Order: sequence, then C-alpha cells, then structure tokens
Amino acid sequence: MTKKAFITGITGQDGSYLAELLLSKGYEVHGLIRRASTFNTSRIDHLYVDPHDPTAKLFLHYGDLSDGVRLVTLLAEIQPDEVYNLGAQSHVRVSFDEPEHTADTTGTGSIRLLEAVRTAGIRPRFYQASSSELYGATPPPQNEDTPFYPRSPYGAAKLYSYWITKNYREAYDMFAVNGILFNHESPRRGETFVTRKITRAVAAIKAGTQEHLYMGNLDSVRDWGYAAEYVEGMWRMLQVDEPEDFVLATGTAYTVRDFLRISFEHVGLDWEKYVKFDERYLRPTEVDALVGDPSKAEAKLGWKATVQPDQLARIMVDADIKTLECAGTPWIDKVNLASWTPEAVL
Ligand code: NDP
Ligand code: GDR
Repeated sequence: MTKKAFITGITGQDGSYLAELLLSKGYEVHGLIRRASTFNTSRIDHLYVDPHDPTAKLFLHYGDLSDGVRLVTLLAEIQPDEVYNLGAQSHVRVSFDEPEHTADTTGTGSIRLLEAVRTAGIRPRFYQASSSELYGATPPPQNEDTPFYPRSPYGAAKLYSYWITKNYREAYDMFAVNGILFNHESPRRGETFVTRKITRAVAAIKAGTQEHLYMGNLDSVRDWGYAAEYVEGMWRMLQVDEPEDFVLATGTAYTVRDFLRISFEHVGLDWEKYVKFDERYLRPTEVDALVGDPSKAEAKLGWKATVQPDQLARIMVDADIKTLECAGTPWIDKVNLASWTPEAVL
C-alpha cells in the first residue's frame, strides 16, 4: 500500500525538502497551501506533476491553519498515514510585530490540526515542528531535558505547540512527536533570515549590484545545519516504535559575525567594508546562544548532521551566485535525499 503524508507548510523551506524526500520514498504527498494573489509555490514547482497525469503523486489543497473545519474535511478525505505540521509564522523578529497572528498560526494552529486528526477519526503519526527557540534564555548546550525559557511571541507560541503535542500523546495515546530543531538553512531559506540575507547580499555585492548590507546583532551564537539533512531526521522520528521528542542540531557554535566573515571570504571580500548597523533588526529580547546536543537522535535514530556551518555558508553563497546568473530565477539545489546516510548528503 502506498503511504500517504499530509504536510502543512509545504511551500516553505522545510516543506519543499520533506515533500521531495517523501516522494523519493514512494509516498503520495498532500500539501496544504494558502491562497495568495501571486503564486507561492516556487520551492515545490520542480516537484509538481499535473494531477490529471496518472503518475502524479503530489497533491496541493487550499487551506489555512486558522481554519479548523477545513483541516477536518481535508484529513477525513485524505486519510494520511503521517501528518507533518510545519506551517507557521516562523520569523522571530516579525513575531514581535504580529504577536497575535503568530499565536494564532504558530500556537493555536497546532491544536486545530491535532483536533482535526481526532475529529476526522484517523490515527496518523504526527510530527510537530518544535524549535530551539523554546530554550531562549537557557544557556547551551541544550538537549531534550533542558528547561525552556522562550524569549519572543514566536517562542511562546511554539512552547504551547510543544506541550499540546505532548499532551495529545499522553491523553489520547497518539503517536505525536516534537522535533526540536536548531536553525537549519539552505539555498531555499527565506530571504529575510540572517544566513540567506547574508549570502544573497554577498552574491549581489560581488556582482556589483549592491553596496552595503544592514544588519542587527552580530554577537548571537547559533547552531546552523543544512535543512536537506534535517527533513530526514523528521521522517525518522515517525518510523521508530515509540513516540519520543528529539533534538536535531550540528552541535557547533558560530556567531552571526563568523557567518558573515566566512561568506564574504568565500568570494574574496572583507565583510567589514560592506556591513553597516541598523537597529531595526534588533529584537526587544534576544536569544543569545543556541547550541544543540543531538546525541539522542544519533543514538536512537542513527541521524547525524554532516554539513557544518562553514560549508553551509559556502553552499548558500554559491547558490545565490547561480541564482543571479539565471537572472533571478531561484536556483534549486539538487540533493540526493533518497540515499541519505549520516556519512554523505551531497
Ligand atoms: P518557512 O517560513 O520557510 O515556511 C513556513 C510555511 O508555513 C510556509 O509554507 C507558509 O506558507 C506556511 N504558513 C504560514 N502561515 C500559515 C497558515 N496560517 N496556515 C498554513 N500555512 C501557513 O519555515 P521553515 O520551512 O524554515 O520551517 C518549517 C517549520 O519549522 C516552521 O514551523 C518553523 O517555525 C519551524 N522551525 C524552523 C527552523 C529553521 O531553522 N528553519 C528551526 C526550528 C523550527 P506560505 O509559503 O504561503 O507563506
Ligand atoms: P532565528 O533566525 O531568530 O534564530 O529563528 P534569524 O536568522 O532570523 O536570526 C538569527 C540571529 O541573527 C541575528 N541577526 C539578524 N537576523 C535577521 N533575520 N536579520 C538581520 O539583519 C540580523 N542581524 C542579526 C538575530 O538577532 C538572531 O540572533 C530561526 C527561525 O527559522 C525560527 O523559525 C526557528 O524556530 C529558529 O531559527 C530555530
């Protein structure tokens, strides 16, 4: 029997890699997409096959995490074996500007989806995209037992989703797990997250089309991995016998300044000549340092990140240079997800 997966957030960075991975494993993949006045599917266009074609395995459905009834109808219709809740207002800085909207999608959206699973009377395995932002002010290294201390409306909303996922596991015996993922990036990363903002600027500055890059706090420490590897970890969390929560991380610590230096150096430029400060990119409360301890995932899932932050910066700069060369058409990185092993992703 062909397995069916339902993914919220399929048009996002992680959703696109996950859809690619599941299709490569023979799944029928159903994705929730939001109606927008312009096309918002550029990250998955390369996977799309006209649904009239009998070989089509990817199906997209309009809906929104704010619309619980629609979620029930869809789940009852699709009857998925696995549900991945990746949809969210996922930008930490933006969550200070739109706290209520963030709570509604990133927090309440999860309970709508969990309730939709129950109401539809199905028993899929459920993955919740939890985040290292849960740790917030708690110093590193952080693992599954580290206390949470969120520092933003986004972190607080994800905290609700974390606990409600755990509660549904205990209350209703659902196979529902939290993947507590540390920052993961790629050429498909949203353009306003710090890594992609940097690598796009490096490509543009090198090409002579941009003069400066305005940035906020350069001191924060993050644990940046490659998103294509992290979706394999998500899938593995749903394949084990017992539902458990897992951290996925590289275990390395780099500052934003380090990422700037490595990215500019890759094209032979000195970052200090181009980067300027703009306080608009500061957050009312910052998360100073996130460095994960992924040893549980390594021991129980056989999952280990292989791409380190310095290599990731170079992959992303090269991709942004290629995108500019294709006159701005996003260059889609090709990763052999079907044959991923902890030893080799590229
Ligand atoms: P993106 O911001 O790239 O993608 C977010 C997705 O959520 C998009 O598909 C977006 O749709 C969708 N979405 C937003 N609001 C709604 C809504 N109201 N209803 C339905 N869908 C909605 O995020 P990532 O791919 O980077 O992250 C995936 C998930 O993992 C998110 O929940 C994020 O918070 C979490 N996470 C991410 C980490 C990272 O480092 N990337 C680390 C830890 C957790 P649209 O395209 O239409 O905007
Ligand atoms: P983060 O990612 O907040 O960790 O959340 P982001 O890339 O936005 O920021 C990382 C760090 O860089 C500092 N910073 C800047 N950030 C942005 N976006 N723009 C800037 O100009 C800038 N200058 C400095 C930030 O202050 C911060 O310290 C991401 C998201 O993907 C979440 O959804 C996810 O849950 C967490 O990672 C883990």
